[in-house]
Amino acid sequence: MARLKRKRSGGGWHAIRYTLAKGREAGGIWKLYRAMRTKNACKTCALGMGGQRGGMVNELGHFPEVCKKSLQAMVADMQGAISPDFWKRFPVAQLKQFTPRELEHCGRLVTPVLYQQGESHYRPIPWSEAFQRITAKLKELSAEETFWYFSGRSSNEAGFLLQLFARLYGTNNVNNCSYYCHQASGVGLASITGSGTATLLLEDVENADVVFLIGGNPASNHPRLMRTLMQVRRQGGQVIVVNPVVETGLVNFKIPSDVRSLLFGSKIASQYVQVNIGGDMALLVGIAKRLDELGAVDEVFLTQHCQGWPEWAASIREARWEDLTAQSGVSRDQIDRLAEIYAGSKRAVFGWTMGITHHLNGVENVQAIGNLALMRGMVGKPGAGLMPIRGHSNVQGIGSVGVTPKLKEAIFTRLQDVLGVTLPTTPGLDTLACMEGATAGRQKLGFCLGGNLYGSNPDSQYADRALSNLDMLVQMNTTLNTGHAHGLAAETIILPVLARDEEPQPTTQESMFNYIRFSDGGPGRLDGPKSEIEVIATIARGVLGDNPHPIDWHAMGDAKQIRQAIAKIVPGFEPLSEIDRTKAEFQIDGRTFHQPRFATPDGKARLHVVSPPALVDAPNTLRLMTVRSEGQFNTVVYEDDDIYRGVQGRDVILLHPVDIERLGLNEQSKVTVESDTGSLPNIQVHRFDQIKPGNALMYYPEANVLVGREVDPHSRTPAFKNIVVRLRVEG
Ligand SMILES: Nc1nc2c(c(=O)[nH]1)N[C@H]1C(S)=C(S)[C@@H](COP(=O)(O)OP(=O)(O)OC[C@H]3O[C@@H](n4cnc5c(=O)[nH]c(N)nc54)[C@H](O)[C@@H]3O)O[C@H]1N2
Ligand SMILES: Nc1nc2c(c(=O)[nH]1)N[C@H]1C(S)=C(S)[C@@H](COP(=O)(O)OP(=O)(O)OC[C@H]3O[C@@H](n4cnc5c(=O)[nH]c(N)nc54)[C@H](O)[C@@H]3O)O[C@H]1N2
Ligand SMILES: [Mo]
Repeated sequence: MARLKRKRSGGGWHAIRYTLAKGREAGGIWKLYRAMRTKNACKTCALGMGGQRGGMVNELGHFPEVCKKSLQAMVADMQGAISPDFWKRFPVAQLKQFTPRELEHCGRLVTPVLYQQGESHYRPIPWSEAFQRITAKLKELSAEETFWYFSGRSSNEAGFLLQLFARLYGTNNVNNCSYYCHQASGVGLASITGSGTATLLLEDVENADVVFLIGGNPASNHPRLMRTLMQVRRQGGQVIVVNPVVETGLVNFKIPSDVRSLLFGSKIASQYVQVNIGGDMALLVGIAKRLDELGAVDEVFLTQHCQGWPEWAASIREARWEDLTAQSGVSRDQIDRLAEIYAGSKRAVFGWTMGITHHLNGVENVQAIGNLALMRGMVGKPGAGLMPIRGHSNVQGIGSVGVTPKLKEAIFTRLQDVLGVTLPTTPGLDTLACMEGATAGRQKLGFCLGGNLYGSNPDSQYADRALSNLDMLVQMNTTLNTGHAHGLAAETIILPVLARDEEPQPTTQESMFNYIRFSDGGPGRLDGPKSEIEVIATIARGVLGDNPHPIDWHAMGDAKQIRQAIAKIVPGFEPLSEIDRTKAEFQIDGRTFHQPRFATPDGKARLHVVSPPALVDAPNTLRLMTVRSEGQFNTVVYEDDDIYRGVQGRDVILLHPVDIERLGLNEQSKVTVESDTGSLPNIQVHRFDQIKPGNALMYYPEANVLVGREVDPHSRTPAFKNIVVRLRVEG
């Protein structure tokens, strides 16, 4: 099969050449540059840049901050419109054959379209008809028969408004993509510090002397973190990468905006720990156990500022070394070395991503990280702390402003008191529970603010059946994705919306460091799409009426008014009341812990007794992770090749040569990959020395056919990174 020459480092000249090529696609590099520099928060990951300091500037004021992903997202939004005859030319049957990349490249959605089961095609409809159909259906159904799914790309204002509408309509079936993403981090962190977000600031990471980077591939998914990691190394600090795959960009990265790095490359990992999929907890317990043996535990901190140390100490002392090394796949020597490095650290930061959360014990994984950090007093002081490296650019903000089934107590009370409304008190459904409800016919209408609910779900066939069982599915999107071709309800309506930098009014976003950015918006690029806020306010008015009591939905079409409401209701968001005048972006109060005084009732942090899961596999099985390639953003694929892993195409399974031989395969083999949930035929075997033997890698969203629907009981997140599979040779 065709192999790409694997790159020796991430970033670099490739990224620069890529920028120039993308500039040409966008109609000129200058045009693209101007678009990138507008005062809008970056659209891709939650590391955050842009806003009032101007595009490509981070919260420390560093410029130019640039990455391929932000360019891809921008160029995608600068595409031309999907032509009206597109809908006549391509029946749904054909859209189903399109790859994620082909769907994304069809162009921008500019007119509402309707698909009705039994028909062959979508057809464009006027906005008035779309609104009429949606409001009529919502009036016909009871609120509990509906669910509301939010992606993390929309603004705080749109998120707040839609959840408010859903609740006043009468349901708490309100959730966001977090349940398939960082929910385990939120739940885990809240159980440790009393607050569900990062405990630190970007500058703390830059000042750390040890950074643990566990289960993430920021070289592709958070490229701007690479500068920070380079900085840590230049100051003599260490970066410890824990990952089953040796990711090229985490070994060496050429930061395009740094001349020295661009020319000579920057070493990122000082220690590369190849752990088994799901072996992180065993490794973390091992490091904790060794730390304790070395007497390198901060007993004073643990006694004064924490609860749970005696129980955790007993548990790690009981753990057996042979179990820990077998489960983690990491040698005793390496664990000892890691413990020694950590014992010598004065300021350690623990960062993690989906390699930690996408497991049935995701919350416990996060708690194990928290335990290790607390054992040396690394939470509650500058230069140290816990850092979930978030996904979507505003996923954290969406959660902060109330897009969760259960509202935080303070938000619930203030909504009722300040707005004079009565809110439902039902528990509300998480994302998977909504899919189960749809399958059983309990939920009949799904409303999606952005995202790709079908594509992001585990068990694609089940997701297809669940969504097809709905009476109505409404999706507000900018471009086409697989969720517009599969899982179509009796009536599916797609509403075209404006991207953040095309909004007629300013909006706000929250970064993973709890920093609120103010985005100016800007002129629309195409005729047709509407602002998310306008669409939501129109539907709310249509359903709940024009009467301004208790909520004036007409006034709520004004983003300023929504900000006033958020400022009064969401703790920490008070400065929003002045932001239209001052344009002053701000740090949300009460979430950064530079002192060992936490947000728990007694002010102490908590350690939790957790133990590694048993990972016993039948012979001839492999443990599969589903991940992102270099050329995609979630279910949106910009390029089919994965340049850093040297892979061409996406219908592949990456295996270590040892496994290829063990299973009697070779590099020409085509296999069917089977799990207990589903099977994927016609998959090319790809020899990949960089993966730890016994583990395999495939690309999301295609591989979701294989992912089961079991979830972590605490975070309700599926094991997207931990699927037992068997391979059957074809032909
Ligand atoms: N370019 C780009 N940027 C993105 C995204 C994107 O799709 N494209 N998505 C955004 C979103 S929503 C998110 S949530 C983040 C995702 O960011 P990441 O979490 O970095 O993304 P993934 O590709 O899912 O997987 C991450 C890494 O986890 C490792 N891994 C898999 N299983 C395990 C395990 O059991 N243990 C350990 N230690 N490691 C494991 C894989 O080898 C891989 O390197 O990125 C955000 N940014
Ligand atoms: N197997 C497997 N499954 C996974 C994962 C995995 O690693 N493996 N990762 C999980 C994770 S971490 C996540 S976050 C989810 C992703 O879940 P989602 O957030 O649901 O999916 P995305 O693919 O990011 O959504 C892309 C769509 O968003 C729309 N969009 C873009 N910008 C805007 C905007 O400004 N407004 C609106 N309204 N729409 C916009 C575009 O139409 C685009 O098609 O998938 C999860 N599923
Ligand atoms: Mo995510």
